[in-house]
Amino acid sequence: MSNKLLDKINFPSDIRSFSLTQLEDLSKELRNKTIETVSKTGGHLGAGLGVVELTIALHYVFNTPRDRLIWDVGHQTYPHKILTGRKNKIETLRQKNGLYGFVKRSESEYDPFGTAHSSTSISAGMGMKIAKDLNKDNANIICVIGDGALSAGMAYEALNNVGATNKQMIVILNDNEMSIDRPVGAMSNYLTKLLSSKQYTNVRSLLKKISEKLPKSVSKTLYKAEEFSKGLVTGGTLFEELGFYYLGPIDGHNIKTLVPILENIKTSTVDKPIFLHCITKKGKGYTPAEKSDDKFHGVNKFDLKTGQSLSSSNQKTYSTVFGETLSRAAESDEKILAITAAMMSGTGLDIFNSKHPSRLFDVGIAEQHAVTMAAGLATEGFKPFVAIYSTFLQRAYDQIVHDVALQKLPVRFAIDRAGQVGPDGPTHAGSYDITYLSTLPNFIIMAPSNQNELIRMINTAIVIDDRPSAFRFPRGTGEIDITNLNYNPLDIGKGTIFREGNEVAILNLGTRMQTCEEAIKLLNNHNIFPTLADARFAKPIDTDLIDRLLDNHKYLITIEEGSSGGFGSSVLNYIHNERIKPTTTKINNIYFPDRFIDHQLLEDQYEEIGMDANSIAKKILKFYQDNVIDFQSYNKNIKN
Ligand SMILES: Cc1ncc(C[n+]2csc(CCOP(=O)(O)OP(=O)(O)O)c2C)c(N)n1
Repeated sequence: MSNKLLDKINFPSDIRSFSLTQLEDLSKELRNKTIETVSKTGGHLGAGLGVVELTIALHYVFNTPRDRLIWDVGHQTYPHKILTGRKNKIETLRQKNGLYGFVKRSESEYDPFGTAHSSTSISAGMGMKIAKDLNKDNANIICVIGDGALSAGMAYEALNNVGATNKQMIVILNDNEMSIDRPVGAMSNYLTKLLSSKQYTNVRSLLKKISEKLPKSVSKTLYKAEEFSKGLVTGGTLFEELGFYYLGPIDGHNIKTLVPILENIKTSTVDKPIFLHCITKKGKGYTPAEKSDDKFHGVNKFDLKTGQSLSSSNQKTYSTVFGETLSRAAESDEKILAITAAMMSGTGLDIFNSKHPSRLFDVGIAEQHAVTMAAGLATEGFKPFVAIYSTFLQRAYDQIVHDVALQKLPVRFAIDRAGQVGPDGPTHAGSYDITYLSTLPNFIIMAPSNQNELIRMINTAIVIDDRPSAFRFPRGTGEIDITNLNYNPLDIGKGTIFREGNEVAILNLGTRMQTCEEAIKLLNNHNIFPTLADARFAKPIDTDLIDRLLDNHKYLITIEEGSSGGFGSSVLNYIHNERIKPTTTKINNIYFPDRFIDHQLLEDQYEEIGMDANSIAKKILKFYQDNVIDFQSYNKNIKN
């Protein structure tokens, strides 16, 4: 398809002289460009397709970037990126040195606030609005938030605050009746009721009221809009009660409705924040997306014609192994319950749900609530498994400290997406959980080195009944040895020696195990035969194992997929503060560097931070160069 209009434009200012009909034509081109792009790059598709018209209308009406436009979560911004100076880079999306898959301030002046974790837009917008007022700057602040994102506590804290302060900012609810899965909760029910309520079907008088203030041509269009919009009303909603001027619901795909209403909002003199309720369709305009259950929320590269995914792996993801294992265990242990915060399929809990639907609780995007609710369940003798991505669990830290650890409640944390996460980048990396959990009294923390170990750790967590426990595992697939399945719990705080060697010991925590094996192979070619141990536990650490490694080796390296202050620090703390016997063994810790790692392929991330096989081998070789007198007996052929 030709892109007659899109080819001509680079920035929103280029579309501001367009007619509404041209904007409609542009929306077709923009939609196709988005679909084509994601078919090649993978990423979030459904959400972007749902806001094509809204994106155009907002940039048409408002004076972006001076007016601040904040997209909640930011996964719906591919069309926005195309319209705001990034059209020619759009196919670099999610790749090394390419555009980010969410919103990143440094990428464009049209991105006033970085988003990726949900439900932050209204708070950030309010901060901007206060700043603008203090600076006597009348720029508009527009926050676009989805109905899924509206399930998070933070959004309510912000609505509560904004509504009470009469700040003239604009909140647009992008209501597609979808989160990643179907949205849950009372607010979602309320929005559905609002849509179907008879009250909203006769809108002529309200349209008239609004259009009276508009030029004739626009006013005519607005009348026509009635045919398309489900209804438009003000008054009487929960949002009104919260102090907003509520408008809606309107058809978020109809440019001829959207533009005049946004114009009206822009020029309105209402001394209240405005809440515009738009109804959209996730995946709109691409049949395979519209027909799929998740509306192509997040996809791999796919065939444009059929929508079929082009990725093929016959390996299981860690999330699937988690879902299957917990589901299996729940068959014989009725106390096991599972909790997700709007990430049922992402965490593998869809598998659990299909077998034990009454024991699965989806709380919406509400990680804090999920954790404290699990604490409540634990007080009553249940075995709650809270499955949350490492990065989203950050949001619930106080709940972990105060409601779980302090009370020593046996909540089980299944921490998914631990470590680097490739194209999802730094907003989604699971870097900090070992660090922030290790520092808490009472916790038991495990990290499997492969999927068989994950199975054992889940079964270990089931029997840890007197304190909180966590196991963390990475994004993506892994090896499982189905001939060697073992469901027995592990000994708490005990690691294991995986490969006996000499002089150098690698003490690995987590799924760098295979990489360590590769590094050892490289070193074997040079007559270096390290010992490789699997720590299994980040807390409590296996001090007997550490003693053994120190006593029998000249060099000890710890490795973990996480930030400083984690497992390696705990090992050092033990050696320096608790171990009585002095050691001459040199110790190094390998962990994530003190910076956020850009999005790119997972293997490139680990290479960049020196955690690939070659880097590990080089580090060990350096030790030989610096410390082993007879270094000449070792080859030096490892790539520099
Ligand atoms: C704190 C947090 N938890 C979970 C997620 C994962 N997540 C990304 S998008 C999404 C659903 C958002 O739904 P909605 O706001 O309605 O947007 P839609 O995708 O429907 O356009 C979720 C749960 C997240 N980004 N942030």
